[in-house]
Order: sequence, then C-alpha cells, then structure tokens
Amino acid sequence: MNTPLLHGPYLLLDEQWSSKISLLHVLEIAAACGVRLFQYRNKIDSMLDCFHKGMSLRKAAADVQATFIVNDRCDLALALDADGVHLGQEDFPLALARQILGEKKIIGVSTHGPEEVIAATKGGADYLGFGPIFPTTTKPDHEPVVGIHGLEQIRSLTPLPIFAIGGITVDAVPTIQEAGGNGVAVASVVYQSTNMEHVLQQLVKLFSLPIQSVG
Ligand code: 3NM
Repeated sequence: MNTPLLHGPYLLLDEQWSSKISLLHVLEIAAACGVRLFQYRNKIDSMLDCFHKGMSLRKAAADVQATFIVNDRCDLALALDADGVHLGQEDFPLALARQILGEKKIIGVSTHGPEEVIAATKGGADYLGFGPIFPTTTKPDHEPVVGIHGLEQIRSLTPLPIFAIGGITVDAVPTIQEAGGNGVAVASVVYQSTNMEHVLQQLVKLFSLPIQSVG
C-alpha cells in the first residue's frame, strides 16, 4: 500500500450524487487536480455491482497512488483490497472491524460529538470524520449541526486526523483549518459545481499552503 494520506480534501464518491458524469471520470478529474483520498459509497446496488463498480474505481485510485477507502462494508473493502473502511455509528463496531481487517488497513469513524470522538480514539481508529459542520441536503437524516465551534471543542480530545464533513465549502476551509481540522470530506461542493476542476484545485491548494497561525 502507498503511504496513506490522511489530510486534505477527501472526496466522497457516490453515484447518487453524480448524475451527469461517471464516478470513474470524477475520480480521474479529481486525481488530475491533486486529490489523493477517496471514499467509495454505494448504499443501493447489489453486492456484485458494488464489487464491479468499486473495482474499477479502486484500480484507478491505485494508478495515481491515491488512498481508497470503502464506506460501511468491511467485506467489500477486503474484496477490493481497499486501503481501509469508513464506519458510521451504525456499522460494525470498531473492534470487530479491526479484527476483520487487521492492523494494516485504515479505519475511519464518523463522529458527531465528544463521546463518539473519545470512543473512536480509544478504540483505535486511524482518523475521524466529524460533523455535520454545516447543514447539508446530501444526507437528509443527518445528526444536529455542530458548527465550527463544535470542531474547536473536540480538537483537544483526540490526536487523530479529523476530517470536517457536512456542507463544506471552499470558503470555509481556512476557518476549519484554524479550528484544527486536518481535512475536509466533501460531496456537494464538487458535484453541484459548474466548474468541478476549479473547486477541486482550490481545495487541494488550500491544504498545500502553510496554515496561518492565529494570534
Ligand atoms: N456524513 P456534503 S454529513 C455523508 O455528519 C455525510 O456524518 C455526514 O456531503 C455526517 O459535502 C454528510 O454535500 C454529507 O454536505 C456530506
């Protein structure tokens, strides 16, 4: 496995959000813009279709030495030889996922408040998703919005890389970085843009700049 990149823009790949262009094309565009971290989400297709679609994405990610994470499913992550899995709070418990995947795979956990952040950190996660930072229509049943303040409050509770998620825009990135976010997991800012390349390039650039220290 290439050295995992656990910071910067983290692009969520879900066909439901990309009506105009194929996920493979989205991945290729994003990779050309410098994105090196992807999460494959598929909550609707049969496992066989998830496998075939996932395999083409997995290969394309490997071609550009990008880190490729599978949402929810440890079995699919193993079948695709993905770099890891991303667990929601209702997926397999972290300890069980670790038992299934072993020490070498990356495990990320979605968290929404201090207790979940502490539990995932103690449980041996490799990174955390934290949010929703802002309201989002991408996930209609989302947990209560935590805001930038919520991110600031949990930053000291974990040494793990934190990906802010939920309604993230390019303009919000500097504030997220100041609050201690190591990256941003994004969907609509990319899929709903009329200039996907421009958004992706801006996100990559913001994370390659030295972070401004406050005060
Ligand atoms: N999980 P967008 S928010 C998939 O808070 C997801 O756990 C969230 O998409 C959480 O960038 C979210 O379009 C949606 O808001 C992210």
